Amino acid sequence: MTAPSPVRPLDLLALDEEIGDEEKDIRDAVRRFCDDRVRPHMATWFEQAHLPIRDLARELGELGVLGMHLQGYGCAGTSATAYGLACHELEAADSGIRSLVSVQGSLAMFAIHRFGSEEQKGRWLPELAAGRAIGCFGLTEPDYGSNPAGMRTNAKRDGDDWILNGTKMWITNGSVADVAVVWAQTDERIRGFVVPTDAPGFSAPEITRKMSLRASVTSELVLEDVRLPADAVLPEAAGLSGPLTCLNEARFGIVFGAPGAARECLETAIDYAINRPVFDRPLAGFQLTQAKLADMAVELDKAMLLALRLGRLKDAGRIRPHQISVGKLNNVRESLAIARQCRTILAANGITLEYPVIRHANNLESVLTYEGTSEIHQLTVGQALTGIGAFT
Ligand code: TGC
Ligand code: FAD
Repeated sequence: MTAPSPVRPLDLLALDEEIGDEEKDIRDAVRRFCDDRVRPHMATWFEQAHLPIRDLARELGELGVLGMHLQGYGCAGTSATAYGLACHELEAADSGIRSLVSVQGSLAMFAIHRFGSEEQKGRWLPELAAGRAIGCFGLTEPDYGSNPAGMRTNAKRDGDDWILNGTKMWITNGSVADVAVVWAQTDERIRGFVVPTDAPGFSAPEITRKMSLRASVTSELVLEDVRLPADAVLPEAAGLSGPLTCLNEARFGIVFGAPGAARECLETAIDYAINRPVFDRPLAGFQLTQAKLADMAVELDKAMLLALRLGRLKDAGRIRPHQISVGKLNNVRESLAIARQCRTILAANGITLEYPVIRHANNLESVLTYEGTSEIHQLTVGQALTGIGAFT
């Protein structure tokens, strides 16, 4: 009997049948971009902790993925599912690349698009969509990560102006950004501010020595008496629901993105196991290996089914925050487990940057933490199930 030819992990359930032609075209274009422009350099960028962000942002702008699911102002206006599939391909290359696109499109651009004035939209969105400008999103503080309601950064009125003081922490793209969306406590509620990063009193020292998301810039934002005009405030956002609405967008991208990293790891592990002899036979021919591969493929396909379900809900305008938490919790947790298990299959080779596996596993540690830790998403789902909040 001839052995059947191998099936790629995501073809196990013929998931392509769930995706429309236009969505596939977008996905395939992003995959080609990653193959040509990102993958050949990724290990070096990670090793050197250096990403050519300005060049990449312009290329990603030309590709049309920056703020691609937003309407108008130079944005492509695609479906949410198409955006998710783009995130999947970007994160298959590296979580840092997906982060760059998430923070630009889902956090900085979305905040301005959803809550900004016409003037703010016209000033920033076309530049950000084209990748000529870079944006960041400052919510987290040194002492307030999971609980942003306690933030200390404050904005006080001085005549018509606002004066901002405070420190934000762990801010993706911070040191390279042209514009920062900064959330601050005011006398009334939490408000969002559009802060040009050349404003006097603004600085963004880079956080170094990271062992995860090395191909991504992460920074502090320091605001010392930063004076902004009255129209720097996002007029349509008041209260914590403003930033949390933006987080829903970025978390949605991660639901699709994280399984991209897992897919890359699993395809690498399968290929490795087929070609690696142990005890004079291919590693892939041992039952223990096949059990690992089968379990990982099942989890990967389940993760993509979940992502596609959430994509359809979002496209229908019916997605709810706790459903996004289900996806972020499951898909990041399972993708990290897959990356670690793949590392065992590659054994010693699995710890080097010759293969993408340890890089993805290390990156996914950050993905597990940012955009709401697993515990925060467990609590969100727990609250939905019981009606009882257990955050405090
Ligand atoms: P709570 O009292 O429950 O709610 C305050 C107000 O917000 C509303 N709300 C939401 N609105 C939209 N979307 C959501 N997901 C929402 N969750 C709550 C709520 O209705 C209320 O509105 P209103 O009008 O009554 O004022 O808030 P809480 O203080 O108890 O906190 C809830 C909790 C813990 C879930 C929230 O603080 C949380 O999600 N914490 C995690 C913080 C987080 O995820 N930070 C991420 C920072 S950005 C980042 O990590 C970027 S990583 C880079 C990349 O993406 O690549
Ligand atoms: P903490 O909130 O101190 O949590 C510590 C531990 O306590 C965690 O395990 C947590 O789950 C647990 N915990 C907290 N509260 C509870 C509870 N109620 N019950 C049980 N357990 C709990 N932020 C931004 O604003 N913008 C960005 O661009 C950005 N980019 C980032 C990039 C990277 C690489 C990283 C690592 C982080 C980034 N962040 C960003 C910050 C990120 O969102 C926070 O790290 C995250 O929200 C967690 O906050 P924390 O690290 O302060 O952890």
